[in-house]
Order: sequence, then C-alpha cells, then structure tokens
Amino acid sequence: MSQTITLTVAQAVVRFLARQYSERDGVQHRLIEGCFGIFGHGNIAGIGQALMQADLERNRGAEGDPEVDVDHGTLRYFQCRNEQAMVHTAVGFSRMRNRLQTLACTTSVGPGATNMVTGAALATINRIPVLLLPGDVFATRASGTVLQQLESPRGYDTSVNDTLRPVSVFFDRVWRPEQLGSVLLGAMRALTDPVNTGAVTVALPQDVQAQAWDWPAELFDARVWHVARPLPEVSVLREAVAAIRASERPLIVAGGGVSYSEATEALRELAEATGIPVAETQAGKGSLAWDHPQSVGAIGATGSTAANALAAEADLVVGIGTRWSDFTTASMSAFGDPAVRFVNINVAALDGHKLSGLSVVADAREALEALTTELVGWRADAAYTHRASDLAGVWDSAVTAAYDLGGDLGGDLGAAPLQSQVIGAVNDMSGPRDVVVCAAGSMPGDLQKMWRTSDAKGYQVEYGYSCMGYEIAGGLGVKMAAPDREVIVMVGDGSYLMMAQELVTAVQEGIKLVVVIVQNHGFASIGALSKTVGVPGFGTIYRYRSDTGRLDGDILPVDLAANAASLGAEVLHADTLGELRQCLSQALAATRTTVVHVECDLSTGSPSSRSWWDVPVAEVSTHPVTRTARTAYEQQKSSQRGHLAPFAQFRPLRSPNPGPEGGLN
Ligand SMILES: Cc1ncc(C[n+]2csc(CCOP(=O)(O)OP(=O)(O)O)c2C)c(N)n1
Ligand SMILES: [Mg+2]
Repeated sequence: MSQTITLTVAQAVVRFLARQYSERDGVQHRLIEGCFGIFGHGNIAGIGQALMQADLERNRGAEGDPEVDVDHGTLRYFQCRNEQAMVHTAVGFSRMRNRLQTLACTTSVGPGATNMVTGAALATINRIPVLLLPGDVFATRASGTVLQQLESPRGYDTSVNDTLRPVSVFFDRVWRPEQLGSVLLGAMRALTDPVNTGAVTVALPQDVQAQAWDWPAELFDARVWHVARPLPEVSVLREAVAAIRASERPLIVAGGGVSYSEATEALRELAEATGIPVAETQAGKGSLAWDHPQSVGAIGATGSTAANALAAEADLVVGIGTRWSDFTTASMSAFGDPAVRFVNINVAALDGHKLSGLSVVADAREALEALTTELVGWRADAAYTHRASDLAGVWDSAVTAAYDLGGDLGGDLGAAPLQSQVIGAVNDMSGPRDVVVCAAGSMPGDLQKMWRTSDAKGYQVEYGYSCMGYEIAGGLGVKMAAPDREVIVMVGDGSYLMMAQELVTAVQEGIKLVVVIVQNHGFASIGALSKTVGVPGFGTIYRYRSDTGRLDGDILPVDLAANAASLGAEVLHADTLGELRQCLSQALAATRTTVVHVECDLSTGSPSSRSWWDVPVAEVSTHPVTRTARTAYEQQKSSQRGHLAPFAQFRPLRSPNPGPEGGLN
C-alpha cells in the first residue's frame, strides 16, 4: 500500500504549491513564492485555514520542530486591498523574475473572484504567469443558492468564475478531490510553458476546499518544472541567415521575449558582430543599453524618430520576442519599403507568423547565438550602420532638450515642470540599476520615447494591457522581486484615482517604493488623442458640472498628496522643478514608501515620434472639427500596409512520381 497523507483539499493545494520549482539553465527557483489573498466565505475556511496552518508551521519550523519540512518551506500569505491589484502585483513580480517565478492569489467567491478578471487579462496579454485560486460555489449545492451566486437558467454549473475562462491560458474547476492532482499538474505546466503562459486559474468550490482526503504522499514530493529553450529548426534558421545576408537595410526589433529569455547579452553580441541597428518595443525596452552605438531607441507610435526612419526604409526586419502590437508597427504603417520582409524569432508560433514573417520558432537566446555563429564574416554596410547611429544621436539631442536639464541642476528650477522635465529629473537622479514602473496615460509613451535605460530590467512598463491602476500594485511586485533595487513608480492622477490602495500594502510589508504622482487634473493622454480624433477634450479634464450643464466648471479640488498621506505613505510635494529634484533625492534616500506629488500641465513637452496610431474617426459628423479630423485620418490610413506577401517565393511542386500527364488529375 502506498503511503497517504490526510489533508483538506485546500491544505493539499498549499502544501503542493510550496514544493514546486522551476528550472532553466540548470538553476532552480521556487515557482510560487507566496500567496496574496483577500478572504470571504468562499475561501476563509478552506485556503485561508490552510495558509494559517502553513504560517504556524513555518514558525514551528523556525523554532526547530523536526516535523516541519523546512527544506521546501511553506507558502507565505500576503494581505492586500483589492483582488485586481494582487494579480498586478504577481505580474510585476513574475516579470521582474523573467517569468521563472510567480505568486498565487486567493479570493472568495463572487465579486472577489471577478475582481481578478482584469488582472488575469493583463497577465495573459503580457504572457506573464500568475496563479489564480478563486473560491467557487458549492459543488454539492446542499445549501441552495449561496450568497453571491450567479444563477444561470441555462445550467446550474455556470458560475461567475467562468468569466475567467477566456482570459486564462488554463482554467479548471476542482469539483471533486480526486481531480486535484491532475488539475494542479496542468496548472504548473501552464505556468512554466514559455509559449503559452499567462493567467492560470484553478477554481475551488468552497465546500471542496474544506473536504478531507487521503492523498498519495508522492503528490507532495518536490517537483521541478523545466522551462524550455526550444532550438530553431536548422532549415528555417538557414533561411533566416540567407535573408539577413541578402539584406541592405536590416533592422532588429527587440521585444519582451529578449528580456524574459535573458538574451540581452546575446542580442548585444549579434548587433556588434553584424552592425544591425536595434530598436525596442515597450516590453523590450532595456534590451540594449540606451547609449550603445547601435541602439536606435523605441519604435512605433511612441518611438524615436531614429527607429521610425529606419523602419520606414528597412528591407528586412528581424523581430525578436515581439508580439507586434499596433503601437510597435504604428498600426501597420511603420514599415514603408514595398518589398520589406520580416524574420520573426519567437517561442510562440502565434507571433512568429505575424506580418507574413519567416517564423523562427525558438527561444530568443538560442536563436540569437545561432544567428551570430551563422553570420560570421557578414556585416551590414558600414555607411548604413553609421547612419543609424547618427539618427539616434539626433533623437538623443531632442530628448536632452525635452529633459531640459541645462546647467548643473537643470532647467528653470523656479518654473512648474513639464512632464518631460519630470521624466528627465527622475532619470537623471536615479541610479543605473533602479527600475521605473508605469502602465497607462501619457507617461508610458513619453517613457518609451525618452527614458534612458541602462539595465535590462530597469524598465518595467506594462503596455500589453496598459491598465490604469497597475502602477502601484505592479511596482510593489517588482520591488518584492528585486528588493535590492530602487523602484520608482510613475503614476498619473487618473491611474492613481483608479487604484492607489496598495500603498497600504507597501507600508504594511515595509516595502519601500518611490511613487511619483503627476497630477495634471485629467487625462493628458486621451485629451491629446481626443483632439486628433475630432472630439477635443471631451470628458478628459476633471472639472465641476457648471450651469451650462456640462463638465466645464472649475477644476476639482482633489488633493492626492493628502490622499497618499492618509494611506500611510511619506509624502513630499513639489511645485517647481527645483523642488522636484529636492523631493526626489529625499525620496530615493528614504527607507519608507515615499510619494512625490508634482503638478504638471496637461501638455507634456515630449518630442514627436513622427508616427501614427490608428484610432478611427467618425465618418460623418455635424461638427466641423470632427470632419477635419476625418480627412486627416483618411490620409494617414492610406499609409497602412497589409504585409501579406509570402516570405519566400513559391517554387512549383515536383512530384516524386509524375503520372503520364506529369501529375495527379
Ligand atoms: C482601466 C483603464 N481604463 C481606461 C483606460 C483608457 N485610458 C488610457 S490613458 C487614460 C487616462 C490616464 O490618465 P492619467 O493617469 O491621469 O494619465 P495622463 O493621461 O494624464 O498622463 C485612460 C482613461 C485604460 N487604459 N485603463
Ligand atoms: Mg492625468
């Protein structure tokens, strides 16, 4: 008889998760470092009880109790304020740890569970593993309609948790204890699969969580999940090499996959060996140090003029670990050469085939190293490489001007700063290993254009989902993953108002963040966009409703500094550029979470990318401004390309056994 261990389903989940490891390049890590949670009736008696027991066990282990398996540790519980936010925290953590480690999130049934839908979508869209453990309605249904239960007349097995299905890469519900082993193994497989990872959801009916079962002891043996580095197919790699050798104006576009695969060194070596310039997406920013001679900065709608000029004329674009979002391709208008072709190195075929590219399905580092070997002796034309550096130099001058750092201390120290000056001051005063975090508003674009990233992990801007409210919660996860670095969260007033409550968690856990709140009394980003789409300013400034019946009264008296102080953070306020620099230096030196509050104008002062983003304008309107915007839109729209031409020319098939007519009929 094999040995069994009697535990509740929830206790089994916690015990199992504490013994899971990921491994890549021979290095092992705890896969699940801890569990965030907010308790309700759907999880307090199940997962809550199991986490409490684990907490007590850890303490007993620390005190030397030989019965506690201290080798594998237990799952530490973290409290937070909002279920969406805890998923963001898990994403920030996992992204910073190159997707090799993550956090679990437990919720009650109903609203607690559905609060995670946005976080799950963000995780899946960014391809970042997070483990979600929502409580679910009774499996037995013994108590009838349970509090917060959705009752669908189409079938009683539907619960609100089903909203997590489309945003999860793996979703399962443990109706019976017997299912748990296979469900957990499936969940771990999905978390450690670099091709198709994201939100992994294991829904746990509240009665099943508390149910006891005799588990085979081997379920809880320590388990190591290998994170694969798939090799490129030889024939496909050969085709990629031939395409690069034949190109005259090649351009590399580095995406997030470069960082997750820890391929930044391999990228630098390829770039230096071949002279190919390197542009970066939002997720790929930091792949090459900003001042490397071959770095041409960000590409696309919020890119540098250097990268965008090179994209416009490139005959071959090598995308590495990019999902080719519309911001990167400038809504398919960035690449202007009619004969441009794409080589897409990606672990996921989904991305590899985009833009009719040659899909090199492979780990980024493996593929880059193979390319460097195969391309020995070949270099892009020196004049082209120099031109790329020159273009990058012109862009850097534009950034320096926008930073307006001037003299020793910078800019007009007595004036209210522009956002570009805020970014300049933060960049200037932060250290090379410090990390900037952002997600939505006008700052991600401005940061992508202007932030000077020295360290591969120094730029953590979430722009797959660009989710307002990610910033502080995500920054918390980044800092938990990299406690030895300063983490600077840049957050607009709109995003802050949507989700600032995790400042409380930072204070509770003694985790130090520097949070820079840029208060411009509205949505600078959408305000600017609204003008280009013929809806000037509508609904984008925080104003009272006036006698006109519209939102055109005085600016609302919102005091975000007071708000942040009320949540337990240290708060510093800056009215001028000089004060901002003083506040930043104080915040960076502080040991507690410190918020720097600065008032800025809605216009941000950032240089133009000379690019485009497709946001459709009303085709008919009674408003002349909208009609003018439509005309401009139609003009831009004509620059959009389909990129449908096949990568390689078709070669007529040769049948091995031609019939009398030379083929089948
Ligand atoms: C959850 C969510 N809702 C709506 C949007 C659309 N949106 C993008 S930016 C933005 C305004 C952000 O305002 P703020 O944080 O003040 O930054 P600013 O634009 O002023 O720089 C909005 C509403 C979004 N990205 N996320
Ligand atoms: Mg704002």
